[in-house]
Amino acid sequence: MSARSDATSMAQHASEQSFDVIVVGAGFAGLYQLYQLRKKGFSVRLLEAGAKPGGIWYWNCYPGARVDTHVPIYEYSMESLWQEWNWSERFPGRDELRRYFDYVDEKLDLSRDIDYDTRVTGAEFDTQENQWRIETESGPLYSAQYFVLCTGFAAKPYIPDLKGLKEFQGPCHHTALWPQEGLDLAGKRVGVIGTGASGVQVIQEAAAEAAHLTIFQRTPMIALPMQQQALSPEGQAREKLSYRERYARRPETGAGFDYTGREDTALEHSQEERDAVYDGLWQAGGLRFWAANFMDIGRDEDANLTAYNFWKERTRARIKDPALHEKLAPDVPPHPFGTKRPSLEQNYYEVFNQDNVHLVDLKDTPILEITESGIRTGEKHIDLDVIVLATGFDAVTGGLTQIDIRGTQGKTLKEKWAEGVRTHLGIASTGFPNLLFLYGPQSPAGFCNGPTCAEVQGDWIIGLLEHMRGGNGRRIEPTAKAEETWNGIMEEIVADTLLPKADSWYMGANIPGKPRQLLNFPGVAIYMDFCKACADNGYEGFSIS
Ligand code: NA7
Repeated sequence: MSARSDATSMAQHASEQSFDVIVVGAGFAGLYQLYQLRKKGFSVRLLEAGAKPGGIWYWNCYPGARVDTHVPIYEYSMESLWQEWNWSERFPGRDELRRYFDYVDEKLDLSRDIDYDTRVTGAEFDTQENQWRIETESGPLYSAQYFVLCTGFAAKPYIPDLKGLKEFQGPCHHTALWPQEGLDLAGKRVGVIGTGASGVQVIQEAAAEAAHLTIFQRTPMIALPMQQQALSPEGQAREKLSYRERYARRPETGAGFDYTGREDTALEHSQEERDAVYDGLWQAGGLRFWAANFMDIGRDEDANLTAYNFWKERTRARIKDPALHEKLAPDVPPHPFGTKRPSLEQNYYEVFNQDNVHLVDLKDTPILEITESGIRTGEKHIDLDVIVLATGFDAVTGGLTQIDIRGTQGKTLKEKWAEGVRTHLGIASTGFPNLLFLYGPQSPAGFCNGPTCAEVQGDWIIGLLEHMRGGNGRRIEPTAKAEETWNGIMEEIVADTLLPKADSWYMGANIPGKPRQLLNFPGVAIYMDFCKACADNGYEGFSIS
């Protein structure tokens, strides 16, 4: 934001809509903030760039988009909501998730306080009035005492700088910017760049429809079997008897699920015992092989290799062409298992047995350029009708730094974090008073089930706002010392893991030039202990005035 003359400033103030709290983002976290803060008597407005609620589930409408956390863990724990809602599948697809958000919206009467199609572009803190002044792309201005950003971990798509990308004449879309009206892949020659979670999902759909599918893989995905199941209303009625306990357990676990990692180690067992455990987790499906596995898999390379080798054998057995074994499930792991987010798959490896599917290993034959009619690699030109960019996100920080947020030290948040993120508890940053972020950097975010974090971290933020309203001050921000302490804790944690060994978005390493650091706190239960201790000690580490 540029400095404004007094006259302009007064005119703008007059046209501003003013609230106690402006929340940004209508995903799980933002909707929860709106509902709970409104119930507690705060005046709240939620600003959302999309046309409907759902957050990532509004934007992610590419073929095959599906959540990889099982229900009912992937939903709100409010009984008034779950009692009347049933799912059709254990891992629901995007359309059903969208219907869930519409249901929540209607039940909680949320949309009356949401401005859709309203992308926040900038915000500046007014130190005289202790107010944030907020600008939007479409024009309306807002002001609020508190500015709560619930932009999620995947709000800024990453499109690599590929030579000639603009030359391609056919449809070319990033998965998160897929046309809302859909795009028919039937009978087309489709190229998918990227084999992360989104790529794996698109590939499974496209392989069934496309005349020819070319998969451009830089790093093989260590994908786990989803073990999808159809769910019946009767079965869910029985299951609902245990929902309360399961929801109560979520924040007591590592990743906010209804299960957590084992307390024994892989290396204390014989191979036979270990494999029996691995087989059980494999059959149970979902992310269990990752998040409910032996405690040393994330820390010890020998232990990690035992899990990787189990995965490799099971996976190779599904791929007919031996030449593809080394490409898709190599002998030497591309990175320690679990240091990049495993994707869930249903028939991903069988896809490579189809005649209409071809894998390009970019390590052997890199993309030289995109042309008007396809992609030229070091080997040949591949003619394509559609290009899918499943190339991920400027994850965790991008959603925040793409907004021009100016604090009290003359810097934007992007400038402040240019050399690395600094926060207290992953919730606030020095020099940005009354700015709070949920599911943000240095909080559990990408390591935690979204709805769990939305509720437990969300409740903590609501508690902080109530504390402030209770006559304790009008302005709050972390001390520089608290930020350094929190950063030190993050560094200590990451040093005890294998996470730095992968170029993952967890480490900020998927974006050229982004500082390499652990962006998420692993372990929601431990994280909430830190938050609780902070609040119990009068919001220790924050300066309140
Ligand atoms: P991811 O997991 O970041 O995957 C992005 C993929 O794109 C990954 O395979 C990358 O390869 C690939 N990529 C990125 N840049 C390039 C270039 N320049 N050339 C070729 N390939 C490239 O994003 P997703 O959207 O799949 O998933 C994000 C999260 O959503 C996921 O973790 C779940 O939590 C849900 P790389 O591995 O970097 O070699």
